[in-house]
Amino acid sequence: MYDLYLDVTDEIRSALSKRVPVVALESTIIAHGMPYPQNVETALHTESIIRQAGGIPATIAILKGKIKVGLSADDIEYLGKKGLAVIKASRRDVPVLLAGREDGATTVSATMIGASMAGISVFVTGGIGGVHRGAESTMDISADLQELAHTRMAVVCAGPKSILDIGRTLEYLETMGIPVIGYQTNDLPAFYSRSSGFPVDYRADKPEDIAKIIKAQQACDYQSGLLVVNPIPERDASGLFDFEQCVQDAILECTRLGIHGKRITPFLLDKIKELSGGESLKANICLVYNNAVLGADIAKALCRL
Ligand code: PSU
Ligand code: MN
Repeated sequence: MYDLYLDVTDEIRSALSKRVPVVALESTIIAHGMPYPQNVETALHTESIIRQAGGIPATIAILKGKIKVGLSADDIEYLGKKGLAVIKASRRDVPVLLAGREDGATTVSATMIGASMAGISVFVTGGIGGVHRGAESTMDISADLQELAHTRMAVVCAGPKSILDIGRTLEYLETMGIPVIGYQTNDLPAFYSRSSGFPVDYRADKPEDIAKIIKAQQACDYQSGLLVVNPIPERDASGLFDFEQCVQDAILECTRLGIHGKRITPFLLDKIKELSGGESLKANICLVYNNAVLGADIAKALCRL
C-alpha cells in the first residue's frame, strides 16, 4: 500500500534490513532554510559526514507525488536551485501533494512521517520549529511539535530555533510528553547559542545512552518522539555576535510586512542572515554538521544494541 506513495532507495532498504545505521535528513532546510548554492553544498556535505561515520544518509523530500527516501545529488540540486518555489511541506500538505503528484520540501514534521514509514529511527536537522514569540495571540506553533507528540523518531537538533519563544516551546514539549535530552549539557541550547537559560529534563553524555532510551521507547511501542538537543560547538557559536538583536529586528520587519503562516520561518532566517552579515548562515551550517556526527553515532549505537 505504502509503495504507491513511498520510494525508498535500494541502498537504504538493504541497510535497514541488515541493521546498518541509517540517518534521515530533511529538505525544507535545503529549499527554504538556506540560499543557493550553500544549501546544496551543506546538504551534500552533511550526507558525506554521515557516510564517513559509517552510516547511510536518507535525505527525504516529496518528488512527483512520492515520498522519496534517499535523494540523488541531482534531486538535491533541483530542490536547492528551485528554493522557495518548491512547496514547503508539513504534515497537512503531504496527502495533497501525493494525490496531485507534486513536489514538496519536507519540514521536520513531514520528514518524520517519511522516515517513520521507511523504518528509520534517527533523524538529523538544524533546529526544530516551536512556539513562536507572540503565539499567545497568533497561535503560531510549528507542526514539528505536534509531530514529535505522535511519531516515534529520535530528532537530533541544536535546540529550538532562536527566533522562537523557548520557554513556551519547552512547556509544549512537556505537555506532549516528549523527552528532551541534552547531549553533554544541562542547558537547552537555542540554535545559534549554546544555552537558552532553560534547563533540559535529562542529560546524556554518550550516544549509547541515547540509543538505550530509543530502544526503551521502541520496546514499549511508544508512539511519540524524542528530542536530542546538541549545542552548537563553542568555536562556532559566535560569541562576538548579538544574534538576539538581529532576531528582534527581523521579527519587527516580518510583522511590518504582514508575513504570516509558513513563510515566517524562512523569512526570518534569511533576514537574520542579512542583518548578521552572513554570520547566522555560517553558524547554521556548522551546527548541522555537528548534529550529523551525533546522529550517525546514535544510529550506530542503536544498531549495536
Ligand atoms: N533547521 C534549520 N533550518 C530550517 C529548518 C530547520 O536549520 O530551515 C526548517 C525545518 O524544516 C523545520 C522548519 O521543520 O524550519 C520550521 O518551520 P515552521 O516554523 O514554519 O514550522
Ligand atoms: Mn507556523
